[in-house]
Amino acid sequence: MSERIFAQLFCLLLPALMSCSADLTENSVAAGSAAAAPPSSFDNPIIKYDTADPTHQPGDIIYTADPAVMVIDDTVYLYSTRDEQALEVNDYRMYEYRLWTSSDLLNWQNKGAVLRYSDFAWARGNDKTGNAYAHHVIQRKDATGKARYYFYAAVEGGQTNGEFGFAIGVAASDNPAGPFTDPRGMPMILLEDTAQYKDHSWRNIDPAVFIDDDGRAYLYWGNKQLWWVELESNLIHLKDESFTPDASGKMQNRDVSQVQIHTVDTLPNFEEAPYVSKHNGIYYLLYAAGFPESIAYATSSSATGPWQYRGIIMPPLPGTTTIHPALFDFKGNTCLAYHNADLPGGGNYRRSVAIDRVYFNADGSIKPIVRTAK
Ligand code: FUB
Repeated sequence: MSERIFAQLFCLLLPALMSCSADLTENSVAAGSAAAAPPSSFDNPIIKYDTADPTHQPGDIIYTADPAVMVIDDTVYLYSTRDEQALEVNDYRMYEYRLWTSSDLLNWQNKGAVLRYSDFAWARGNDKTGNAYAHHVIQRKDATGKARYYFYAAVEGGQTNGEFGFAIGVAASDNPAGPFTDPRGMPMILLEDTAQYKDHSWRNIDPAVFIDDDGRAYLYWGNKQLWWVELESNLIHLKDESFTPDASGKMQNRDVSQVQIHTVDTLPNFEEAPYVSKHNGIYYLLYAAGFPESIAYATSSSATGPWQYRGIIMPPLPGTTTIHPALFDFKGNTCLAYHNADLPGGGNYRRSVAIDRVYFNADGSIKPIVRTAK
């Protein structure tokens, strides 16, 4: 082959070679090798279809919301609520919690429903609305190294006087995919616990639990008011909550008079969906602010505050008044999960979980999130 023909062939092949090497880079990320960093853009919303591969394998559309993320050994466990409302009906219809897992954030496995509101015997539920609101899941290992998983969920029912309203319950399992069972037999947080601060029946929603480096654990929650309380190390009782166990260990005669429920009143426009996490030595509290909701955040040098407001990282999104953030680290980088309404037929009651990368400034502040999609 003459040098000229070789040069011409090389020029012809160069673009193909370059795109091939770009494809290889993407594929190697998709394959999820331990060294691969998270992708910088996503085929959002990442959960689209109720199929084995919910991102790429078309099938029945599934609407998901309120992501809560747990990362264990390079596997991401993303728990979502599920929106089942019909088009143009203006109310939530939510019965169950779904689990989606991934080792690369690009390819997801559909693990199905892992908890339903009716798994809490005290939940009143409702055939029309279900009322299984946002949740959070965490892992804790016992002294022998055995892992247990704790699922905190806001569902309707459980008030001692039968009053309508949301309560927060916990269910536990030896497996992140369940089955989860309620070790208390009653809610952790009842309407009466926060009655002195607010009077709307959905004030006790959106639980988020954070376990600090010293092992102390905190539950944050609230709508229109942020509350937090320390948990006992078993993660199923409030610190200083007392009760009498019945024969099966379920709680009777709950007494919270010694429990310290704290309020946080310094977060501008706090609406709901608090999420506490720690990155590079700084505690971050993300929350949904205003209505329609933006994602705002505050930082602190402690899980118990005081919190310094740092601004808004995502403005309200088209088609949905809610947004529900979750901040998590994966393979050395930080990502944000939230929900939008970007699937066909999407809206306030037909939302979709999305993920995007988070980039920090040198002072720990978070750069405005750049939303990506294919
Ligand atoms: O999904 C029901 C409620 O909408 C959640 O509890 C809030 O965070 C908002 O996303």
